[in-house]
Amino acid sequence: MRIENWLSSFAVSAKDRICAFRGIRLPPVVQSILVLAAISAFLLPVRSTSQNFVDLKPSPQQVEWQDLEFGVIVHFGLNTYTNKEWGSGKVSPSVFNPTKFNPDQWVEAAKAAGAKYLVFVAKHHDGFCLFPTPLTKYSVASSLWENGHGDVVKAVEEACRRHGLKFGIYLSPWDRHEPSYSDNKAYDKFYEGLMQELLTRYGPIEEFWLDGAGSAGHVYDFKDYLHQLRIYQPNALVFADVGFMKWGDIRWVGNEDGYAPEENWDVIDRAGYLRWRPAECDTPLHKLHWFWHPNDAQTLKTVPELLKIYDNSVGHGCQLMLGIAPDEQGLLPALDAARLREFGQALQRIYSHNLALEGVPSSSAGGDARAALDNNPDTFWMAPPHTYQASLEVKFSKPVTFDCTVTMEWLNRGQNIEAYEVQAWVRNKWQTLHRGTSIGHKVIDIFPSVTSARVRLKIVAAPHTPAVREFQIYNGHGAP
Ligand code: FUL
Repeated sequence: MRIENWLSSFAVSAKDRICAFRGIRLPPVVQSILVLAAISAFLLPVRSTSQNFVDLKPSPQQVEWQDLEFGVIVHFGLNTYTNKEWGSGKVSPSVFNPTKFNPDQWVEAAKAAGAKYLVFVAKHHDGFCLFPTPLTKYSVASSLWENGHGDVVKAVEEACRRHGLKFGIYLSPWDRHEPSYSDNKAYDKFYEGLMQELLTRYGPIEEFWLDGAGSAGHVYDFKDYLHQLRIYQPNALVFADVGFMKWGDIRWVGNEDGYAPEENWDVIDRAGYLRWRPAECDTPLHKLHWFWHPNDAQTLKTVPELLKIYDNSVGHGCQLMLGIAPDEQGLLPALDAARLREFGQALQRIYSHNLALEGVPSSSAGGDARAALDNNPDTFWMAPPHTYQASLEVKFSKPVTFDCTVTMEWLNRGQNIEAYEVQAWVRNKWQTLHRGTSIGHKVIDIFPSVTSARVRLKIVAAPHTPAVREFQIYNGHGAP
């Protein structure tokens, strides 16, 4: 039957059925409208439920990961011995021979800075594997270190577990050594083999790093890689930069400076589908250097620079991933370890004394305001249903001086606050100290020092019921 004949026969029978309905007689024009409506309803494709960003929630794994806030990524390998950032893949494994290899020292230094997880580069772009594998001779098994019987990945993993840091792995897809790299299928098999070893030998993996550098033009079977990852490590989160974004649970922030934009949403549009993809800001401790280089003290970032990075990454609702690099002995240089400790101490100094605890909390909209002002991110205040604006206030018995607030949203129900202000009661009126948009996991707002007996977080707009884990007040951000 031709489509137009089929349509007209359908129209006739639809018209008959509508008109016969309970014997009602309708005017011809109404009958025609009803018939047209019935045909369109039948012909229109079934539309999927539309998405709004407030409908999107993080997975429990993403919530847990976002709470870690700060991690380190460790680059150590043949480049450490050749003064290179990107190895050619032609350097002999025999150059790898750390004589004082001590991953506990790296982990302790990372911990002193406040890091909660460590991602280890198990294979960088040069293809050298820091773990023994039957799949290639280009690994530590061919080095002089421990007579070829050592496993750097294992030793680092064990050090992390000993010191309570979560452990993650970076396995570069781009490989400048592996002969099969030019044959996509053969290389997929090789990469998946390495992945399987790493995912099954080293306990729970917090984060798996997919770095897109150097891979332009190469087609990988990521669907299969990820299938394997989800089987062996269902709780691991995949970091993916721009090229591999489709496969990630975590997104690259888009630069290696450690800076995220102030307005930052965890929900992003991935080819027409909204997805929860929190951002990670990776940046090395030494300017532009992920690997160790001799005589490189001048590139070491200063504490004020690191604090700025922290404010612009963690303070913009993202994760900070700081790159650290052991030297050719296998030790983190003493200067680097000291800098990490000083950075951790500076964070402690600024964020250890939450003034909000000294005041009396209240909320303009009801709910338990104390839950957001108790210095405990495990409790949260939620506005009553259908309340989209509210203030959380702290009243002090005498004025306090402060220059910074930290606000955290409860993300399990999504990221809902889209406009807020931090205000202080000054000269008998509310003065706005900071006007912001998104909050997300955490925002750190810094402003000129102010003295007041009343401070409040004013939620100006929220498309969904807002929920706040913490509103904290600090002094000393501007102090040296
Ligand atoms: C980049 C790499 O090319 C760098 O060498 C480093 O590993 C960094 C973390 O990611 O894409």
